[in-house]
Amino acid sequence: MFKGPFEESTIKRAQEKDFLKIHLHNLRDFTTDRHRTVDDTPFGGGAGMVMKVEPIYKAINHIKEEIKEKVKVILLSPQGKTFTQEVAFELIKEKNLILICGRYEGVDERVREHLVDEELSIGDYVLSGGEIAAMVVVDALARLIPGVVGDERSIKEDSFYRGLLDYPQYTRPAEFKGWKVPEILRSGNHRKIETWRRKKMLEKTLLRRPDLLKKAKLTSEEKKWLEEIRKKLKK
Ligand code: 4FV
Repeated sequence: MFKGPFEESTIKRAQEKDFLKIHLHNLRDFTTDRHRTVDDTPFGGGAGMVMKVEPIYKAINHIKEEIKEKVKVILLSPQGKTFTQEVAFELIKEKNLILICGRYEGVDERVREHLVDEELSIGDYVLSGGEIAAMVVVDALARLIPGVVGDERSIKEDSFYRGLLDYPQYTRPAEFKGWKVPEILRSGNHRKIETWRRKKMLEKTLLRRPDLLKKAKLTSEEKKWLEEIRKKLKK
């Protein structure tokens, strides 16, 4: 499953420029039975299968022996802390990460209890496996490695960089089917453009994600603008 995402675009470039090393480990390689069994029926009955603790234990130890450096072990699962840009900014400080991708009904609880440092969820829905969640985490982290994204400014101008939603973006043509690009953006007055963009970030965040405003660090000027926007929108 990783072939596509890890051999294209940002993640591919990050590896080519040696900003990032990705190693894939097949849990079946850490089994001893001839059926290379990684799952079994749940104790106490119930539907589905559970991933066995031994192959995961052996895989983690094998990796730790290989890299002989501090490594943070992360399990991707719906029970984890929600992965956000804030979490990404924390994780990018780690030198080494092990991402465990569950399958079936999930992993044996002893993996969580004894082998995992942090549990992350990419959202409140159930995937068929943790692989896609791991790809999401790798992509979000790769972009934060200095030098991976062409223009660092784009990181600083990302949604959520300041905990707010992004401002509207436009590009040529200046008019399409009578749909015009806001004049201000073609004024060349960068101070006014910056102000327009920050107000738009506040307005869009207020309308779509007011929960983010509670956490966002706003300047006194932005707080004043937000009050004006609330009055304007009677919010
Ligand atoms: C998931 C999520 C997720 C649960 C059972 C894999 C699946 C299956 N992982 N964020 N949401 N995992 O749905 O990270 O094993």
